[in-house]
Amino acid sequence: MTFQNILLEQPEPGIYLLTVNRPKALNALNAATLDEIAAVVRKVAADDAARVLLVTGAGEKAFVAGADIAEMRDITIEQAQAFSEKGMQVMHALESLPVPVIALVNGYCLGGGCELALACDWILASDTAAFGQPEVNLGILPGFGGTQRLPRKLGPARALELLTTGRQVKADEALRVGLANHVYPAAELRAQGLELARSIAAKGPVAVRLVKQAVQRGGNLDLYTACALETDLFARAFTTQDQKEGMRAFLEKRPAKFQNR
Ligand code: DAK
Repeated sequence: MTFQNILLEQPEPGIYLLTVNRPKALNALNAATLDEIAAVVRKVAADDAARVLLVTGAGEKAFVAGADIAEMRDITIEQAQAFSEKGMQVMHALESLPVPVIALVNGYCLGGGCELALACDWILASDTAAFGQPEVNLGILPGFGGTQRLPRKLGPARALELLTTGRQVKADEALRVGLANHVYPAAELRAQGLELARSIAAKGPVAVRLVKQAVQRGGNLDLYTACALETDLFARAFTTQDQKEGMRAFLEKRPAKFQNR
């Protein structure tokens, strides 16, 4: 598939970098862009050698400034329903990828852009990042999961404040409230993202996938059922060659050579 609205690179083996590439519209998400992101998600999901997906925006101003307002302005109720469903499916698929998905938020991260970042496993932000759910300014509400993922991340009180005021949150506040895991100078964000991806790619690949599965599936269960899930996944790790190699390498005081099996 040739992409018109995104760039897809593999800067290093196992590391995918998806860049939303509509800088003239501050990388706003139109339906075509959502389709292309969905295609990338399918590609990464099918690649057994994939280790990490990084998601960012083109240019220096924006990660993604929202769903495309120009495209949405005149849509019918049926089209609004279809657009929201398409966006929801893309966000769910991204979140469900078996490997870690990390947003590199390099500027405005608003509306559907904030929802895209929230569907990633965690966020690294530049010092120029600004997060927000300004949909109420437009007379609508988030349509790609923002009313659900933001409260799960920040708690209902903080999320409701942001969802009802549309207030923008700058990088330092995003770090303080746990929206972003780390903040870096804008010029360093990509390198820091790659460094993080590289460090994850060096770990036991099956173990990393099992960890993500445990956290994601466990988050929807009660504590004791979730801990039983962890037991199952823990035991599954002992069916792998990588567990044997990882422990042997530790005892032999050498770096492990993981085979992803
Ligand atoms: N959509 C389309 N174009 C956008 C855009 C957006 N979200 N954001 C910016 N642009 C375009 C601008 O129109 C402008 O285009 P030209 O005039 O140059 O052709 C260009 O990007 C540069 O923007 P500005 O000139 O405005 O740049 P500034 O630096 O002055 O301001 C800004 C930057 C980010 C503060 C400003 O652009 C802004 O406020 N943008 C809109 C932010 C926003 O409201 N985002 C939320 C969008 S609503 C649903 C499905 C999905 C959703 C909801 C419901 N269902 C179907 C139920 C999600 C909704 C949203 O995300």
